[in-house]
Amino acid sequence: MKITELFLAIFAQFNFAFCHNILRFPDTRIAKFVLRHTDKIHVEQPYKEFVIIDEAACIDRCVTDEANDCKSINFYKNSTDIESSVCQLINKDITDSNNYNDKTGWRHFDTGRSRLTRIIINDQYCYVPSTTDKCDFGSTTVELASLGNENCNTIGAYFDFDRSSGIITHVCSGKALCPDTTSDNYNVYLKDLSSCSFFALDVPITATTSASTMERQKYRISFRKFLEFYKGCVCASPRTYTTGRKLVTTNKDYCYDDICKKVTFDFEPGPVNVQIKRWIPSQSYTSFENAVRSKDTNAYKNLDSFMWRTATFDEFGTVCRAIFTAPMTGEFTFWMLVNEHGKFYFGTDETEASKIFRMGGEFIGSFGESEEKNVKFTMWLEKGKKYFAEAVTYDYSGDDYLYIFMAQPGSQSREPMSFEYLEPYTG
Ligand SMILES: [Ca+2]
Repeated sequence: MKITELFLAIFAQFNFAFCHNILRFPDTRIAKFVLRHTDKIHVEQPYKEFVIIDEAACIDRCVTDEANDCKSINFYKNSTDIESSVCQLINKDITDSNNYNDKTGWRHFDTGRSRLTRIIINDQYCYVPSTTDKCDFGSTTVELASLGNENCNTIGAYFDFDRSSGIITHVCSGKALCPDTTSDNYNVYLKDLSSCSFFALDVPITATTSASTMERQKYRISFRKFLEFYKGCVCASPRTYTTGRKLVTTNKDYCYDDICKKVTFDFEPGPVNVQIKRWIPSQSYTSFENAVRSKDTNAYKNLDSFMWRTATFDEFGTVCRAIFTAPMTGEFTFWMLVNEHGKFYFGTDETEASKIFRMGGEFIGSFGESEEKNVKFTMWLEKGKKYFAEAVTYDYSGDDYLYIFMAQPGSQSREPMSFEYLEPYTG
């Protein structure tokens, strides 16, 4: 997907505005545009069109057009007369609508699905670096400040939360949020990504990689609203509401404290709709699906991906749904890891009616095991086409997890079936 990336950091005098992935502060504007489609334009009509020479200048005009909330652009390069190339500005993007129309010769750029955000607690506090200068490049801890305070309303409070990879980077210092250790009650520091010893998510996943060792050293938004990391989460310590409390790693038993649970972000909830069904007594693999589907839903939650890890409840089921857009054409491979039982359905199009059972299993904790147990399938998908995806799970006790991974055509790399390729199912 990331064919071209253009980084812009433009300095000028404007009032603060925050719009998806464009930060517009009085002295700073930050945006990162990616080429989303070639020979397509966004379905939304542009609010402005004009002749301009190059794409970078077109993007610049979008970033500076705060008054119209510009979010994405279409660009037509006139190869016979470059001075007649056309720029279109749009105040919608992929987060508003993931639909495009064919238009030969045009390219569509946007800033991607929303991920720039503050980390807000209980609508009262945000996390900022502990240093006086919130954009200090020195390694520092992160602490709570009052949401009404200036510190929560400047660029120093903003983080780039890559909701696919699970890495959180502080926007103005460029440092990643990195725990000192994965043990309970240790500080989370701002460090260079390269000097952070965690973030094992991208270690190659092989047939012998076990779910007990993989994929936990990343940040994810749990459906119980805490910020997952390793076997627990990260949270203020001591777990009380006071400015100056440091961000620390927390044992999962403490993740359910009020302060740890009340994390919110500036971006919209994740695309995966999760129906939580609690208090379902012990089920076998053959009985669980009917028990889960027929049980009343206790709560609807949202996740960024078909994935959760931290021990959540006991005796509960989930039905997780989203629409997947294939990022390329070819044969995709999907795998499921689950505790304790899970089934995965995938459609031939974006309707629920097209869904077909694809894979399922019980206590699938590694890929080697999963391949033997038939929790893997392959399917030819078309670039840009949308497909209905649904996972049904059941957990009786102890640990519980769900991972749906995929490998794109021609790739050996297994990646989460996540955020960047998903949008809510609204059918
Ligand atoms: Ca379990």
